[in-house]
Amino acid sequence: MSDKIHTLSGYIHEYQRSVQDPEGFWARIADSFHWQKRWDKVLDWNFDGPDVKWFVNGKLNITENIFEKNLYTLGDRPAIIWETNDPKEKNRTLTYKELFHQVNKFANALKANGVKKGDRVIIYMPMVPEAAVAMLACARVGAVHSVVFAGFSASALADRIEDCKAKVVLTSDGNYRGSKSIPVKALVDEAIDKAKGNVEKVIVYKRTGDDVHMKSGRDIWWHDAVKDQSEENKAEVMDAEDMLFILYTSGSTGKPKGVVHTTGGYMVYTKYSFENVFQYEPGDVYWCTADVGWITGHSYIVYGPLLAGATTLMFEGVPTYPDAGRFWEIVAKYKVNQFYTAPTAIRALQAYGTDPIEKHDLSSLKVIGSVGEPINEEAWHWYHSHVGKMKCPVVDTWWQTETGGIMISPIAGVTPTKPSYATLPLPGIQLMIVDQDGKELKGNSVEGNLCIKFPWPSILRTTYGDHERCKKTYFSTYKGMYFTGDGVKRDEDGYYRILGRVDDVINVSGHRMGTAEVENAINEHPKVIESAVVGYPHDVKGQGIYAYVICDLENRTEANLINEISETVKNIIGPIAKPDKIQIVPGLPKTRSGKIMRRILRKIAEGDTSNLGDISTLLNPEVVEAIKEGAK
Ligand code: 6R9
Repeated sequence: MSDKIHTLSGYIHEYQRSVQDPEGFWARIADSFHWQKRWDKVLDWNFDGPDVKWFVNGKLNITENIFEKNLYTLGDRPAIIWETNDPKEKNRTLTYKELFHQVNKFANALKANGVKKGDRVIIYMPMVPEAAVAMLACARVGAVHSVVFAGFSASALADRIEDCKAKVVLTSDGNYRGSKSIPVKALVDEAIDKAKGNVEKVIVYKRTGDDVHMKSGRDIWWHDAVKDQSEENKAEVMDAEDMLFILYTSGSTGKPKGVVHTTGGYMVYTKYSFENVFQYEPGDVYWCTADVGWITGHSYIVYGPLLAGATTLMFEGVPTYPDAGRFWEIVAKYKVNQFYTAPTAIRALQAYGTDPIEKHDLSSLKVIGSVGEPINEEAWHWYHSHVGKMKCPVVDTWWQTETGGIMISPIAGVTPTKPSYATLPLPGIQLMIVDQDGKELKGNSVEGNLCIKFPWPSILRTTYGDHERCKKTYFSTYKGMYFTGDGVKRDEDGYYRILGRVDDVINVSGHRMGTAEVENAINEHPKVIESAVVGYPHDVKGQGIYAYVICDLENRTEANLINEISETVKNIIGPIAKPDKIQIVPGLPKTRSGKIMRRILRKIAEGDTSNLGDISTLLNPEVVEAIKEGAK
């Protein structure tokens, strides 16, 4: 039985059912999966703990729902199509059967290397099919994977290894990205040396063939690890609430937190949302351009599509290598039907005009999607006209690492779209808009903070090792509700438009960056006395990073110092966190209680200094003039 929605009235009906009887609704969806033991109770929850359990006492393995359940019918169907960074290098396709065998072999290799149910395994790999194999093999043996985006620095990797107490790290010798080749293994060595912890094994996938140092007793080549392993493996029996993975994400405090997702609910929700939002049909080729290091890659490159028996395309490279037509060349080459990318990529490609698009046949496209940040109207129209040729619905999908799956989005071809609106919540998602005091703003034409008042199956369960932090971050701002951190508008038609973060998180090219996290990195530079980081509008990235820094300038020029600070941030977090602008300032505007007035800094960064509001209450109003001068 398919749970796909095909009409607007069907959507309305399903939505109402999901609100009137959430347990009945999700039980019906969950019944189409393979459970080794059915659940005793659909849902147990309170948001005060928070304590949320879906499919209580249900037993399953998510990989059995990808493989065993479907193997007879779709064993020979392509599961993963892999397109390499360099178009001249050979691509690869893995059928479901082939992927299954690889997952089993690697699951056996993990076991042979001491990995047991519940152990944490870090995956720091390029966009190769083996990254998906690694995730699924962890799930197969019940290990908890934590994928770390391979663009993060050794120091960021070390923090994550330490926080989750990883037993094993899976990596590659090097990565290709555009014209660059990045020596990944060396970063892993550095991270392990730096981290307090006990990484017992490092398994290294050979990608670039670069010379790497292999530490004897600890490091093993991937191909050696799988060589003598069987293609068969019995899946570990998992409880619906056993951890599936940890994914680190930035928040308003300095340290990234490990968002925890569990097995049963995540499985049910990612498949359901994938099939509905994208209206995937058997035989379609679906492509999401994200990296597996982000939640989008987890839910909509790997788990959602594979649970749905889809063909999912994985691309190793970047949109502009060897040229700005790369995405469109790939769409034409594989006759991609559903294409899912980020506004930052759309805006970057928009800058090259339509020539690179017109060289390729995009007629296979049926649905085009957007994720990661608000899509501005201009980019929406460009995407809709030139990529979607006015015939493909644009699905602007709003969701978060913490939500596990898409929350607000059109259902392709079903929900009428509206430029820059994520439109309506998916079934099961009960939204609520509140004002600063937590009072619900009812009716249409309202604007406020976005909360969710009822659990959905793929809601985060905790932040790893620190449940209090989960409670404080998401469930304490407004009592009895999950707070998203986003501002939202509900217009006169009841449609939702996401306005962006209302906390100290900036969204740079669709990547979340905590201002405190960047400040901490800047402050590591020995000449830095204090810093304040804010976001500002950026044409391509959505938001750019603007850093105001107080420094000791002895023996340094400003230009040197700015370069050094930028390098420091790159080394501590990674290239994605490098500030777009660094301004050396004599002081930071502070309130009498010593709090930095970020509102003023944001205005100056935006280039809007006409109305800074009342600055007379500041401890040091004179500094504002100096900052304004320096920003010119
Ligand atoms: C999936 C993902 C989450 C934050 C989220 C919001 C922003 C994501 C959006 C969007 C407007 C959309 N965001 N999708 N804003 N429209 N369609 O991106 O997860 O990396 O955790 O980021 O991204 O601000 O709160 P994550």
